[in-house]
Amino acid sequence: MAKKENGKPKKTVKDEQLKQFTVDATGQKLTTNQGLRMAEDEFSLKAGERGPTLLEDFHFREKMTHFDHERIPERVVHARGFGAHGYFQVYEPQAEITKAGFLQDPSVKTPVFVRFSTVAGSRGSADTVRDVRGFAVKFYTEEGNYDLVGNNIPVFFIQDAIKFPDFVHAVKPEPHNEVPQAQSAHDTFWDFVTTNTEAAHMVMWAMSDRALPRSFRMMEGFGVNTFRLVNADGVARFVKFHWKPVLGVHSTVWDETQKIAGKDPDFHRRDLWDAIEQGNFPEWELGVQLIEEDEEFNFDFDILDPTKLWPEELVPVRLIGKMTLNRNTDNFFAETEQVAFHPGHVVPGIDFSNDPLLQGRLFSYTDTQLKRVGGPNFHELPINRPVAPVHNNQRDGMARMTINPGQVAYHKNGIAGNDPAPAPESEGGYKHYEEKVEGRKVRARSDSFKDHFGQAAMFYQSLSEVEQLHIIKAFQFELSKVMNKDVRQRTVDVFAQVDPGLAAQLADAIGALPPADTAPPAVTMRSPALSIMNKAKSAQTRKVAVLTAKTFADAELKKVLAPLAAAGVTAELVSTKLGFLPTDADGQVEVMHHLESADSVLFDAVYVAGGRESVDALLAQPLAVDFVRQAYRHYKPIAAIGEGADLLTPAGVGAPTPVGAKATGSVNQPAWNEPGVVVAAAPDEAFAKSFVEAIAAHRHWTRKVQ
Ligand code: HDD
Repeated sequence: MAKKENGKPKKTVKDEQLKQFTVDATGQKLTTNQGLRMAEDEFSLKAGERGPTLLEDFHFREKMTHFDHERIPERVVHARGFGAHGYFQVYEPQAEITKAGFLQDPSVKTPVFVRFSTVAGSRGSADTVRDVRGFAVKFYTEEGNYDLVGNNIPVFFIQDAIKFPDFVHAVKPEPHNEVPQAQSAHDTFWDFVTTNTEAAHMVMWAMSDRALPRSFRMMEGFGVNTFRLVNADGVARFVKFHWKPVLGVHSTVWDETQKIAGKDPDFHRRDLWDAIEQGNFPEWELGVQLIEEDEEFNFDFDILDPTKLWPEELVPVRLIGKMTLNRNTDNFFAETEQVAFHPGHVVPGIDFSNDPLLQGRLFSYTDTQLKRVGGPNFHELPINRPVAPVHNNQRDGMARMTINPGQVAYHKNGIAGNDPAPAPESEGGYKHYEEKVEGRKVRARSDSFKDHFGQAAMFYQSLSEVEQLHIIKAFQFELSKVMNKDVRQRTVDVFAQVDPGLAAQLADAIGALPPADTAPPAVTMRSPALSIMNKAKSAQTRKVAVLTAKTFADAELKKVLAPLAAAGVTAELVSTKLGFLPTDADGQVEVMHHLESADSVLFDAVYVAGGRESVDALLAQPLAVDFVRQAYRHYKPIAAIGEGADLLTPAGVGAPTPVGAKATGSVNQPAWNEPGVVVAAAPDEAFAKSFVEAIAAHRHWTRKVQ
């Protein structure tokens, strides 16, 4: 995670370009859209104070008309999203694998704009729902815009783009009553995925913890489709793109996820916004997996099949650069809503494969922008403008902004000296990779795409027991919301082909018949890289709720809160009143949250401060006890000092270690016999260290909670 260097981040060329379109009204007078200063903006023009409004009130009409037209269609998928600016830097020149200019010079910072999103929900739906997350990156390179439009899951539901409208219709709210919002737990989704079993692998991911990210900052990104990298000698390789978050991959638990959706529907956007405002700039490393053209058929899956991943153990991920997000938007609509991505926005050195999903995507994205942003000039909107110059013979269209002088708007021409002239490859002209293609025109799918269950089973078997249990529970939750009994039964029967144990437990939970004796696919390998338990761990940027009331001990400020801050952890006081609490050293600490509106689901860990008076005040508050109870049930780290430990027992957080037993907590303390619970009689270095370690571990799964 990068930190702010000397105050504000340095401006990129894209920032400078956006600045030209940024209008600040500070200290200015109110005008109409025609620049006319207005003396009054509260009263419409009337015939008499109590009379009708007059048609000639141009100010009223302009204001009202603009308002009436303020909405544009939301994205048909990925409607709810959140974006930020940043930059990308390559580690080493990548000339050997690609001629893409932005992947050559480590000193060059290429500006980026990233939009994260959910897929199924509407623009106003909650951030934390069970769903795939979009991870779309626009690189403003010197050779034009390059868009890497990915997800946080490396595979997709379908193999051919022609099924995309069907899949989306099935997962979206059902058409007769528009229920449910932003959920896959309904009949049509499960009907689709069990009648189109190519979806099985992706469904396993969608039921896994990957679909419940703790933060956009803590999820991986994948380009999903197979692309090509081409070097200056014309040598091409197949490539899959990866984004690896420096903070590791972390998820929330399902009960918590659902509660956050109510307590703070903006949980993920707030998290990203706050992190950037605080100077905790999120970072991802860009990785590539490469397969040589002559190795295309060396695998037991088809490398063009978007429902298959390339196990990292077979095809290693080579980390080639890093992206840092360091600036929030100035205006959500102008930037995040109007940004228009397209996997077909490529630069020389990046090309496509025949992946049939990618091929269809190459049509859909521009098409959808025409509807959504209202015409063919969406590339002129500030957020979409390349920093590379744009010259061609395209003219006119809705809301054209550039003024292109001259008599000539066609190619080839003699009158204008044939400008703008096509650039040969040696001058940066894009040349498509000359892949040899031949075949009969057929509506068909290759036999090599037929295995629907092998990698689904590999994924499941590569996970830890806890992750597998979460998948089983997710299936039980989702299918218990499916009303159609045939669909329920079919789900049991289909997923028995992934894992008979999972299917049997599902059948038992939802009143379906046990699956018939099915031989699951023979899984030839496990891929430890797929388990999020094996990813980087860090306490940095985590948020701790400090439960306290009445007074605060100076020793706790110095020996607990200071070391937490030094480890990059944010600690915020939660109490029965907002305002300031006195410390025993004549200081004061600010209470940031009221118990009524705070909730443990909005924090990564809980710390109960000591002090008899304070703890008694908390004990009198059922909300405080619930706060700790819930954090415990969500496997979160819990710490307490002195009398603070009194809050743990009524909250069901186990009990102190019996005398004589081996203590697990801090040295000076009656240790608590529970994983991830750190208790001490008085604050000291060991206590703070144990707490930071417990926070870095994220959740304490060995805890036995009901
Ligand atoms: Fe897509 C948006 C990612 C398959 C058609 N897609 C969209 C966004 C992301 C993805 C991240 C949101 C972009 C933004 O933030 O504005 N889509 C994917 C991935 C896919 C995928 C990783 C599988 C590899 N998509 C896919 C297919 C089709 C589309 C097969 C149609 C053939 N996607 C669209 C779209 C959207 C879109 C309808 C809606 C809004 C937009 O494009 O700008 O064109």
